[in-house]
Amino acid sequence: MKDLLKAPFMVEMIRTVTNMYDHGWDERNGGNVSLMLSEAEVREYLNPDHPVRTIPTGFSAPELDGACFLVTGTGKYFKNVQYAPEINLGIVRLRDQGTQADLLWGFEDGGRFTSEFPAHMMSHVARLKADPENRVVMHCHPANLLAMTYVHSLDEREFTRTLWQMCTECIVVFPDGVNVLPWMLCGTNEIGEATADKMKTARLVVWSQHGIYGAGKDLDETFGLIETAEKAAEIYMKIAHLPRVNTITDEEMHLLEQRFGVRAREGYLS
Ligand code: 2HA
Ligand code: ZN
Repeated sequence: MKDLLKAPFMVEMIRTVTNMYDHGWDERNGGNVSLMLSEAEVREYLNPDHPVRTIPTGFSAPELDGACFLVTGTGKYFKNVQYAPEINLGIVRLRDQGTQADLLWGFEDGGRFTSEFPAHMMSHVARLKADPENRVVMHCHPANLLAMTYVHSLDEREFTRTLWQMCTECIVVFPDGVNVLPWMLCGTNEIGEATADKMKTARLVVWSQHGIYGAGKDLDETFGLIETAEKAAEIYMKIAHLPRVNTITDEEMHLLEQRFGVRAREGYLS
């Protein structure tokens, strides 16, 4: 068996959550990340047929039966992951219609996966239907996106258009836009179902007055997606109180679509 702590997916996960913490997106125990692993990938490092213990998930997700995930732990601080990955991270394999998770490695202090596990797993199901290459769901609390939900309309088209107007590259990075949930109680199956429903049409879902969810094919891409939206929100928060004398027009957005071969969300540009 190879050394799990040297596995490329482990190294990348530790780097990513450390970077998220360094960006100020994950104070205290804020944020959570799940990365889908193939069973073949897992078998290089551990025997998935000998689980450490089994944790009930509290929901059902038959589509994910047998799927393995590297996931952050509940109550754990991203700040600490690099120093004790075996406590702050875990690898699980779902079974029994996704109602049970076999812990294959990690959470060595008796811990369990993130309280947002329902939102993560349901979002994986939704994104895999839209894009079979999707492997990552990421949640965090970036300050400017959060701030924006206090002062900007939560209408998804309006919210998306504002972000697109803040940096030229936004429409290229997230042409599907940003979906928005109103404030909801976190850590529940209800917010999980609502997030997954929003994930059907966009890879970014804002949780008003809380944070954001992103999904993508790998950790780098998903981090970059949130990073780009957060940068746009930062520009917005710098200018929202000032008279706007220039903007990126819809005509210019159409030029970006052509130049970069992307299609903006239907009906979002005039
Ligand atoms: O505690 O971010 O949404 C981690 C969270 C909950
Ligand atoms: Zn959160």
